[in-house]
Amino acid sequence: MNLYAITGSELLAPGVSIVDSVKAALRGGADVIQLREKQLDGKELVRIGKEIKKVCEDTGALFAVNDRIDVALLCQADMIHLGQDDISIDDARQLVGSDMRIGISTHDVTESRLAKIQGAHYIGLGPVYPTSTKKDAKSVVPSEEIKNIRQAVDIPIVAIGGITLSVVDELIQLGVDALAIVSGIFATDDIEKATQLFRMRIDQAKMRKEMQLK
Ligand code: 3NM
Repeated sequence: MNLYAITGSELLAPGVSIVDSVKAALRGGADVIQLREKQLDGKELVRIGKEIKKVCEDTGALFAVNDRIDVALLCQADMIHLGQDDISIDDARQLVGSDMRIGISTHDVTESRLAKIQGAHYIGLGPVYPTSTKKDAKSVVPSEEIKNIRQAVDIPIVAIGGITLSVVDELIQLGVDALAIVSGIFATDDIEKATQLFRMRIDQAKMRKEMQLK
């Protein structure tokens, strides 16, 4: 996982569909797509989710569904993403079986440790910067805490919240594995290009980090 694009249809230019926006993000190099459309009903989510699953499969990207285990199962998603207030990872595992990966939002070391112990495949850590995309986002996770979480867990850390090109290098240096982005990708005029720029920055930052470690 490197670049985790989360759908945001309310941010799209007029006339651009969710599936078209996802296709553009995939062309730009997103390797995970999460369907997160809180305003859509279940039927619409399943319809769109099945289409996204297909385009992800065609490009080798992973498909994640936010919150809705029922939708994830019906669309044969690769991953389900849970919040701290959703059902437990244990209970989710019983519903989704052994194949589907489970990710969970965390905010600090304690939640991140617990996520790892409970069998989460990755944590979505945020917000790492202020964001207006999620109205009920918590306070910003300080850089020190990100470092502590990196020390505390060995599962992938996906940073989220207010991520722009200018903070990519810093986040990778702090030990984050992947970046999850909504507005930086989907609120732009050229989704493919915006995604490509993020992907290039991430790849470069990871390469730089590798070199330092050697
Ligand atoms: N979850 P943008 S922040 C969906 O902190 C979401 O858990 C967050 O959108 C969290 O890239 C967020 O536009 C929104 O800031 C991220």
